[in-house]
Amino acid sequence: MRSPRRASIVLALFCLALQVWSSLAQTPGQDKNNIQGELTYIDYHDGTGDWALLDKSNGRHFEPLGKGKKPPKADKNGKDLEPGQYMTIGCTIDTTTGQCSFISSTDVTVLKPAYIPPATNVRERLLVVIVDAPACGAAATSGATVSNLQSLYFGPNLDGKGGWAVRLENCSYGEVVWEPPTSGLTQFVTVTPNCTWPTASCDAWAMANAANAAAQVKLGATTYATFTHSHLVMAVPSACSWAGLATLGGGVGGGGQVWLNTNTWTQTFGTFQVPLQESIHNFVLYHGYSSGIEYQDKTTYMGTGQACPSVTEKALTVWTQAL
Ligand SMILES: *[C@@H]1O[C@H](CO)[C@@H](O)[C@H](O)[C@H]1NC(C)=O
Ligand SMILES: CC(=O)N[C@H]1CO[C@H](CO)[C@@H](O)[C@@H]1O
Repeated sequence: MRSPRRASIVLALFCLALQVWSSLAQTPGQDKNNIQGELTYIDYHDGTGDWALLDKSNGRHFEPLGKGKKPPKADKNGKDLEPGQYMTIGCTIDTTTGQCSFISSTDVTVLKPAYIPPATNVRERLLVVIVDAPACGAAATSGATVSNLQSLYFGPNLDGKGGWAVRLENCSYGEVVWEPPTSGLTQFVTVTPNCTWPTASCDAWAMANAANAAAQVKLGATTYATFTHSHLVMAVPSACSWAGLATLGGGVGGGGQVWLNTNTWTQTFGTFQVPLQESIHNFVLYHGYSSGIEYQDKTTYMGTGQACPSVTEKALTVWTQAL
């Protein structure tokens, strides 16, 4: 199981060139862009994925490293990079293309190690952000209302004794719990973001950034900062081929992001499988990114009815081993 992954990490060494999105603002003539945050990965369930730095101090903002690009293997001090580490990346901009040119290890500094989870229960203060943005081609579908989603997540009494919440608690052996709306610690909100994400391609980071920014505007920064995890419910561009996505990491320490696609309503919202699998992805741990990422690509969420998502036990086994 291990050696093919090692091989893929070795292969990653040959893919060091990084690019930044054009959304990373550049003043003409400026040739350096510095970003910092927690190294985060999303997996597209097709063997590919994208990296970003998650800046939690800035309203949970993702700074993408570039479509399909991987970070270097190690930082300037020789420290292996893995999801969950807090780091700075200095990216030299090619003034002709406006894109990030080759990033060497010397451009990367790990400032804090990946967060090692405590053995205590995790109680997520969930912010579910429903996008209703007709002007951006992303009108909310009929089922994507606060009341409908609250009862899908938490059961008819919104107390977590029903819905997906009770499944999450059970499937995680009680380790992961979503605080119910009745606690006042979890909130569902419908927002109309600015149209800052591309609609002809599938840029999960840009969609999350737009939706989270709009939620922060609507709720106020103080309230917004109390939530530990963010779920985006949205009619994503047709270029997106997934029912759901999640960041690898951001589970225990907070900052985890989940994306749920309303275009695939029955698959995504018809059972607890997709929401739970994505939520549990946030808890997959960080033992060098090979061992973390091995859980992302091969699992299926097409499972039937009552079974816990197949990723659950693996994720929690890793969790247990880390203690
Ligand atoms: C839209 O963008 C403007 C200008 O940056 C900003 O002031 C406003 O808060 C944004 N609105 C939302 C909903 O994000
Ligand atoms: C209600 C429910 O989902 N119960 C399940 C809890 O988890 C155990 C073991 O994973 C299952 O056997 C139960 O059916």
